[in-house]
Amino acid sequence: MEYEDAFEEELPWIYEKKPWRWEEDGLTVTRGSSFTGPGCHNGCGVLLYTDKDNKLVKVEGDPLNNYNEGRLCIRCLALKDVVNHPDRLHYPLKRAGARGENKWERISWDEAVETIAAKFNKIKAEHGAEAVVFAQGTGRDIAPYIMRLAFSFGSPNYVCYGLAGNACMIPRLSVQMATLACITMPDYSQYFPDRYDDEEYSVPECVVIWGTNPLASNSDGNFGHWTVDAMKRGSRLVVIDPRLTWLAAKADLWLQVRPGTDAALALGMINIIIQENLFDREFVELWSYGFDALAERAAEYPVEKVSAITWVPQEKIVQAARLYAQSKPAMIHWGLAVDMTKESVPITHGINALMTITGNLDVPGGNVITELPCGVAGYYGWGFDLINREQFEKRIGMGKYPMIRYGIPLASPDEMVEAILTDKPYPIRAMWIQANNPIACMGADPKRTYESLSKLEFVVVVDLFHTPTTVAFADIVLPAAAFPERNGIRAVFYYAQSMNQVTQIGETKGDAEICRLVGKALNPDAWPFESEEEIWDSLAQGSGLTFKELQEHGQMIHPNIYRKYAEGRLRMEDDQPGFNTPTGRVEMYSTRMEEFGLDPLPYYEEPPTGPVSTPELMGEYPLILTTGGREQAFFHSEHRQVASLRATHPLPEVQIHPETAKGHGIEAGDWVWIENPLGRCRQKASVTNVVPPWLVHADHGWWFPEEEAAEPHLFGVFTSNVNQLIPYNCGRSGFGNSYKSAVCRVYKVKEGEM
Ligand SMILES: Nc1nc2c(c(=O)[nH]1)N[C@H]1C(S)=C(S)[C@@H](COP(=O)(O)OP(=O)(O)OC[C@H]3O[C@@H](n4cnc5c(=O)[nH]c(N)nc54)[C@H](O)[C@@H]3O)O[C@H]1N2
Ligand SMILES: Nc1nc2c(c(=O)[nH]1)N[C@H]1C(S)=C(S)[C@@H](COP(=O)(O)OP(=O)(O)OC[C@H]3O[C@@H](n4cnc5c(=O)[nH]c(N)nc54)[C@H](O)[C@@H]3O)O[C@H]1N2
Ligand SMILES: [Mo]
Repeated sequence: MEYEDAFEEELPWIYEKKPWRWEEDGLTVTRGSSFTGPGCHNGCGVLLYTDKDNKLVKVEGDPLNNYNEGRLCIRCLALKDVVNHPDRLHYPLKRAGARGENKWERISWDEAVETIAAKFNKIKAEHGAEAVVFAQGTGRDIAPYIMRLAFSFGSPNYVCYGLAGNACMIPRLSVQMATLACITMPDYSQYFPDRYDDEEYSVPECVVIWGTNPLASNSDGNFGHWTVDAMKRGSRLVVIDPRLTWLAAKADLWLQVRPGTDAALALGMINIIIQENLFDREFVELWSYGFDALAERAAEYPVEKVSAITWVPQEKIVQAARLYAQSKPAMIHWGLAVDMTKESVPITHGINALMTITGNLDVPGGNVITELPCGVAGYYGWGFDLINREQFEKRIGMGKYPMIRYGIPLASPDEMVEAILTDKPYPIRAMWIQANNPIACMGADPKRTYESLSKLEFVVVVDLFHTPTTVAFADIVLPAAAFPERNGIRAVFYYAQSMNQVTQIGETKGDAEICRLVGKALNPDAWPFESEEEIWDSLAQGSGLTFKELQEHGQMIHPNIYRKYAEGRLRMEDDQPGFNTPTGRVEMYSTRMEEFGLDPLPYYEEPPTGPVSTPELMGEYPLILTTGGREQAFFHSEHRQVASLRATHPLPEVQIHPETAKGHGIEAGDWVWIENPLGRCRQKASVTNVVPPWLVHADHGWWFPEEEAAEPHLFGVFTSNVNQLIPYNCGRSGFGNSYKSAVCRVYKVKEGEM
């Protein structure tokens, strides 16, 4: 099938048949998709090289994959060191000593599954299925399986444990679901097999990089180097970031914003665009709702005021607003920082309004609306139909934060911690933790997170390695396979590809297979699959292919159709043009938020601590603290044990401006304490002017696999973990937490304190 034919016939998928396995210089080469584990959200096309013993010896980018076009980051290039690492978990383990002693006994998979099922069923009989919580970390491919496991067991409590305010992606998803009833992605031509050369595509005249550092993070399914591709093709760049990133250094405009003030910036830009008549009147009139109310709200944010709030010079705000509004098309590529302040909902809402008033929604080179990959439609929400309404309504946080109905059916992490500690509204007794390292990484206030997990009667952790979380809490540890050790399906928004097993380490199993085994033991009717492959067949069903056929076909792309709202593609019930919202339009004035008692319009609120909210703290804690900017070599708390990657960034680093360092007698390489009223941690000083004098930036997710595992040390998890300075304090919608906008002071660690 040629691509052209596929378009003409409007087939759901296009693909080019490519060989998926061959021999080369004595090695076997297998083409596939690099999804997790180890961590990554993206699924770059990879070539996996294995020797005659099926050992993974080399990984290269697949030049024929349109997603990464042969490019790879250092974590995949070092993948053989991760997969073959001597510290990998090889067998199911049962705790042999007390919790925290790090004493384990090898058990069989059968015994592990029987023990887990017996314990979960006992807790269900005593307290109800909701007393067992199913936790995952960042969005890895486990979401469908773990959701099915939770819901088929009858528990509505599926959660990203410790992620205060669900402050990663979920706020953006939920706001878009509430106001557009769909979600968007920056359009870097990824929907076209021939990419930028396709005649339907337009290169954006302007790209706004807002609170993301794509070259390090490749976040939200976007390959970071696409931004460089766009720059090479002439896109002008606006970067909104308090730090001088590589992209900021090359941008036409760099807005060095004070962390957590992005909503004010968005409103200020909206105001300028409306005042100067730079908005797309036709789009606004035909497709949006609430323009007048938005204009009135934005008028409360004149540029002088916005500059005073954000610390960005007035002229830069004006220039950015004009450049974005006058470029056709223009794209906003946003990232995590948008979610990581307490009132994150109005930031997303404001940035969405910018895309809307400029008519950049779902146009080539703008922000395209994603249609889920229909060929594997079952992938999202798999198992959602298995839980009854009454049980589902028991989801923790549902009563307090009704907006969590929009987006992914997750419980509120803030309320979950509280529920475990207080037994209110009902007791929580056990947790299934799969691909989540809450005390080292995801959890705000890790000591509180620790306290909550210590209270549980029974904990299972599924991971590739021992972590502070396995050692401190697990009763059973199950060894997870990395992606070269299992089959699977990678379905991003618009493409699907098989993941192909090439090697086997110990008795590891893939996450889907692990969920299948436990699911079958808990509720056989809901898990009729006799093998892992039957799961893949079931998920691939919508494409009309079996898993084996998908494997043969290689990468399959779901063609994009622009301006779906005009084509009647967004309203499934009536096929009318418009959006699937209560008003049928993009709601800049959100009727759903209004219904939930939230402000229906974007607004700005100061971060909970800072020069304006807590001036009394600024004497003692004069610096603004932002955290967790991504490093290529690590995925969150992962990869710390991999020598080749660790060599690039051996210890946790806090970036401090030279003047600030000098003022505190700190020199490059000194260990320093980072402290605020909630707690402190120590990291190495990196003295650099990528941060301004008023800001420090600290690494997140640090623990030391080379150090003592047993309690109380727990691989040094409380030594350098910056989340000890970050409280659980979500926004009024239940979304957002100030992981990236706190305050602190820094001072040298004294001799003898190490
Ligand atoms: N201060 C601060 N804290 C932050 C952030 C920040 O910016 N600043 N970022 C936050 C964000 S956005 C997120 S998403 C969280 C992430 O928080 P987590 O997802 O909890 O962090 P990870 O280190 O990725 O831990 C996941 C664990 O999963 C294991 N793992 C990896 N792949 C697989 C797999 O395929 N299967 C299984 N079973 N296990 C696997 C890893 O070995 C690791 O131990 O951290 C948050 N923490
Ligand atoms: N290598 C690697 N890649 C990853 C991950 C990883 O751990 N390692 N984690 C993955 C995950 S789960 C996520 S969520 C993504 C996140 O990836 P991104 O969305 O790129 O987010 P970050 O790298 O956390 O931060 C991006 C930038 O925001 C800036 N920033 C900080 N505070 C603010 C603010 O208040 N406003 C604005 N406008 N900017 C601010 C920081 O200086 C930083 O340069 O990365 C994913 N990809
Ligand atoms: Mo994340």
